[in-house]
Amino acid sequence: MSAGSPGRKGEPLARKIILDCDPGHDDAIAMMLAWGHPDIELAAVTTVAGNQTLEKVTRNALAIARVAGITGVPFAAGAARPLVRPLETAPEIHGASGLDGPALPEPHHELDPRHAAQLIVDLVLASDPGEITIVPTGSLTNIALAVRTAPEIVDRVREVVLMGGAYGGGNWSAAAEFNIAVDPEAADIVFGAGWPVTMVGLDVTHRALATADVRDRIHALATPAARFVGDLLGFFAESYRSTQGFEAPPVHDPCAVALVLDPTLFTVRRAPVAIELSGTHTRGMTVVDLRAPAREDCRTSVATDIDADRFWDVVVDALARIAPQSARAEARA
Ligand code: PIR
Ligand code: CA
Repeated sequence: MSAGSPGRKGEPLARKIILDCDPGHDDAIAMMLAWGHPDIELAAVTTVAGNQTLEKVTRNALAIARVAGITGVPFAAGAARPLVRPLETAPEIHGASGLDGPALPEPHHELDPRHAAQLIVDLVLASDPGEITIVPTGSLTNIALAVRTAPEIVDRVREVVLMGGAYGGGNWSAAAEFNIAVDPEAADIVFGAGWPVTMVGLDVTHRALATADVRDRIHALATPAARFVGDLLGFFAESYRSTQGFEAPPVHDPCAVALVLDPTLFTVRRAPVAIELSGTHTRGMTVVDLRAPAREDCRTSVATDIDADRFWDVVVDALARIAPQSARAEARA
């Protein structure tokens, strides 16, 4: 890697993550946060159908890789549909491409030939116990398939820190958040696997708003990556305003990456989480039991608060580190 490029690979304190995503405006920013922040080593990016079809979100992931100058990281496509239910997508939020707003460059990065679930299994089994953290920011189909393919990964993964769910009301239905609602059966497998799972849900992500001030700070970076994020946030702000009445758009997925790199940005509480698989009005709901302190052996936790100001400092700082030189060379190529 060139001097000044992000990642400081091999640094012992950097946490190694696999980002499993469905880009997606906020997934794109999660990927850039993971790439740009020195305390995260991006071990792989895997894609899953959700915000758009698998074909579209995979193409988007590769376009983001080009904009951010991501090299030396395997990208693999995974499940084209949920385990049981038909696929639902969210074009009213993310547009027809899944990443409407900026011009999307033609991808340069080659896809790994493996299925995402197989790449996850291979990487986890080749790693030391506790080395890899899985960060899902889409529906949990690939992660559930990986668990079923090789259950021995469960004891080897450090933890799963996912964006999804909500205990205070959904966004896809009154009760359910999109990522869980798209594939509740997969979520049931992942939450119940026995590894530590931290749910970063709408309860906190709806406080991570890209305000005018945040957008000004990103604009001021004036790099190609920051301009791309600025265009993403322009589209995302408008779709959140027109469809959900938000004054500023919540930027969900980078919250999960941020929790991995600095847990002090969040308040996290251990609590049992059950996935509603068959409710009349509640299918895909994350039923979080906050009645009393959880038992010591409870392996699931939920984020209950976020320091949004410091979160944005971290995101803006990571975007600033995405090497403008190499991105400009890319843009000229
Ligand atoms: C966001 C998403 C889907 C639908 C809406 N309405 C808003 C995507 C985001 O990418 C995020 O991962 C999660 N799903 C938030 O529900
Ligand atoms: Ca997502």
